[in-house]
Amino acid sequence: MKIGITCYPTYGGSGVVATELGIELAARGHEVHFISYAIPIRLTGASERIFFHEVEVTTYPLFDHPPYTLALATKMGEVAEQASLDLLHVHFAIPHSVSALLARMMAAPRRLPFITTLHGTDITLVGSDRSYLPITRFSIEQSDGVTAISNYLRDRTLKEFEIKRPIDVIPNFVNCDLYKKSDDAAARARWAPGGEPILMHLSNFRPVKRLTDVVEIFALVREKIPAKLVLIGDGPDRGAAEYIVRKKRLTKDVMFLGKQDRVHEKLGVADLFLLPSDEESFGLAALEAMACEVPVVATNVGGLPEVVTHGVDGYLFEPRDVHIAAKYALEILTRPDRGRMMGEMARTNARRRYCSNDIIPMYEAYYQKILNSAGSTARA
Ligand code: GMT
Repeated sequence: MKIGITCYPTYGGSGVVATELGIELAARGHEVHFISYAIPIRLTGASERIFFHEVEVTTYPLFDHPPYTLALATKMGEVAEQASLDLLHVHFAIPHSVSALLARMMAAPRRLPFITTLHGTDITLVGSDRSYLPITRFSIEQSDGVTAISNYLRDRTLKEFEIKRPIDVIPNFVNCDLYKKSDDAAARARWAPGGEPILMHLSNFRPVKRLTDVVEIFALVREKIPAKLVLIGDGPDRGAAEYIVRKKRLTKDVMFLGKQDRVHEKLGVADLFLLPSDEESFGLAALEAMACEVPVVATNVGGLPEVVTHGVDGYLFEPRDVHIAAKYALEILTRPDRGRMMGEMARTNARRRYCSNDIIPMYEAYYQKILNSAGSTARA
């Protein structure tokens, strides 16, 4: 098939999923065209079946806000025609599904079906804002296919947006061959020269991720045992977190790595992954850690209970209860046998439920279903 994929190219789960999906599809023989304003961050390495089309947004003094949605729709239409795309697959509804809807209308009478994959904040935060809700609902209803990355997100979308059409769940996935336990002794020695256990967090440091709680939890752990905290990512809450680190005199124990690629190599070194978000429709970073045999301490919110099984491959706690989170972290870190067992269970569960080898064929089947119902024939 020839598939056009649109996503946010910046640091964020939906862009990561879209990019990994494109890479996996290309590896399975499909032709993938990324259409966005910049190359997606994880789109590294070359494949002759992967193409990137940059959306350029022309500005003009009259435009306080350059109309990206329109430029994107135009580019989608152009690429669809030039590359004979079978379909468009957009990740994150706002504004990508609106652009795809316009592109489909402009392409008529040629059929250009589009699929919208809902990821989380497009529904839970941004989409339910009154200014975005009607257009988001409209573009979801107009999509030829709609998928959500967890049961939680599907149910919440159907309820809050009062959507009558079906939404299929195709969960997020991880490449289990790439994401696995690492024996990178150099990284371990660099981050924890005294052999201390390593706690890790990876996100875009937005307020919803509660980065400051990560530091608070670590501080409580550090009161009891020597330990190190490695923070991967960047974003608005970095300054607040750095302030707490300094105030609590933890600068020697906390490392801010900034945005990183090849995160599989870093995650596999950790002993524990922290994800104390206020809201999380899935929690891709938790799954990636689990595949690397790292047990997870995360909040009992949104789709996280679908990923992490409390007491088996990690622990779940109520948002902002840093004391109970620290207690769970210590439970794992002070009993290495327990930590190891939970880590093994984490990988087993990640492989069993969310391995890319099983999930990518679900997308392929879904594309075929949409193409069949849209009356087109896919080129194999
Ligand atoms: O806030 C983020 O983490 C970014 C956001 C996105 O769409 O870029 O992530 C959402 O999509 C991820 C990939 O499907 C999910 O794993 C995250 O749980 C989800 N984030 C939230 O729901 C807060």
